[in-house]
Amino acid sequence: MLEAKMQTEIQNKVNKKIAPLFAKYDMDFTSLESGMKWKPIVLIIGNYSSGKSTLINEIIGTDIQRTGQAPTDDAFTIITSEGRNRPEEVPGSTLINDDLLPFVKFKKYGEKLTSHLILKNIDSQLFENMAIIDSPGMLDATTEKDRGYDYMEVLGEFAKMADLIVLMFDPHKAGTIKETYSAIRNTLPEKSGEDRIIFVMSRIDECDNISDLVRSYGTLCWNMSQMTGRKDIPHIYLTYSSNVANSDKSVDWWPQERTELIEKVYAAPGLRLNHILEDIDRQLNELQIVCEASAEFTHRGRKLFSKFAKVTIGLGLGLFCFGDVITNSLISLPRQTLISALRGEGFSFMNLVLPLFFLCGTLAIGMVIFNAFGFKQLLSNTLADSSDLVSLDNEYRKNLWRKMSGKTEELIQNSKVKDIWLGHTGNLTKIRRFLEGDLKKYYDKLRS
Ligand SMILES: Nc1nc2c(ncn2[C@@H]2O[C@H](COP(=O)(O)OP(=O)(O)OP(=O)(O)O)[C@@H](O)[C@H]2O)c(=O)[nH]1
Ligand SMILES: [Mg+2]
Repeated sequence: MLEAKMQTEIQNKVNKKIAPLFAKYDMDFTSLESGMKWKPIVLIIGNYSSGKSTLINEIIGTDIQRTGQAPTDDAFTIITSEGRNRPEEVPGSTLINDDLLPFVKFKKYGEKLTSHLILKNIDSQLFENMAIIDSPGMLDATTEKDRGYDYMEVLGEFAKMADLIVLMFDPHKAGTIKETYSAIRNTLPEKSGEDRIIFVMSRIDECDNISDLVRSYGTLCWNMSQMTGRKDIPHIYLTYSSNVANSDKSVDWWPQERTELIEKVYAAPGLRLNHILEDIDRQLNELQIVCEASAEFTHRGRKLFSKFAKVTIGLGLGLFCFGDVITNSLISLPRQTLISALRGEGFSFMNLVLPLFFLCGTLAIGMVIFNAFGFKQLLSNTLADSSDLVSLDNEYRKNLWRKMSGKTEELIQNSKVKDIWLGHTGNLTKIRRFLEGDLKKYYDKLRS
């Protein structure tokens, strides 16, 4: 209840303070709206036959999903409780057209995916406020191409929506884990996404002995440090399904973290708020770097303008004072120059006409040159190496920039001369204030 109240409060605040900023930079801020209206989601992914469906059956308490040794399932199955008056199974074609569900975005992947998308409606109180998604097992890279849709991209889309992602692998096929992980990693918030992924090594009862298990675990850890680029290894749940475990082998003393894993899954709805905050965090950081780059661009624009202005005004004033002296010596016009008039030879306003013409003409020419050459040169110089618009002093910022540089370049490319006067600094302050103030306050509240 308290969480629902907090969610509404966050959403209102975001809509009021942050959404208009996204609009200013022509950036999309709809994912929060659409993705989070539905119930919390747990996504189960991993290589084929890693035991995903077996785990789901165990969590739900019935054999709702088919299991088997060969690649068994090639569909994304959303399992939830939608109420008794809804059909037991809802096909993908209905799901992608229902605006109340968060699956409309999968329409773009075409018929091949739609026919491999299904919602199973079960009778369970627990699943009234939660959905679990079983996914087709990851095959090898060449077979993946035959699915008829971009499996990795679709996996990434599901991962973005999920409040908890369970990444399963079995001791025999740790190799494919790298691809699966990178597919989802890019879609998650850079800073805190690790909380959202649980790593599980399943079917460990199939290891012949403890040294076999340790070897598999070691291989996995090595693979994982390669994937994450980090030396510290996140917790890997070591589990097996006691329902199907090889009973003629004594596995009683085998590590078994199945209960904890299942409890984590049950607790996933509690992660929803964290997910919302992480998503705001990720999107705000993206906006911030675009805003920083735009601020630097306008700063350069104003600096260049001020240089142009100084030279032009200097020239203009020079011509204001001496322009008529030059024309006088060349073509004897005007007969009386401004300086001689001011020296007391009878000043009249007519003496100002030519100097003012020179002054205004120079200023106008200066502006035309700035528009036609100066600003264009600035644009092309900036776009030739946009990365020095922002400081990229750590890996996080580098990744962020890789993701957002295209958007920034598009904005700069489309900017007009007058845009150099836009006040990005004010926007930056608002973003920082939200990140360091409001968002931090909510994170703290959630953790307390
Ligand atoms: N020994 C043992 N067998 C398991 C365990 N978990 C699953 N299995 C078996 O492994 C096979 C594959 O399990 P599934 O649950 O179908 O695997 P999956 O990940 O859903 O596979 P796909 O749907 O093909 O991607 C089945 O025959 C299961 O009975 C386990 O912990 N120990
Ligand atoms: Mg399966």
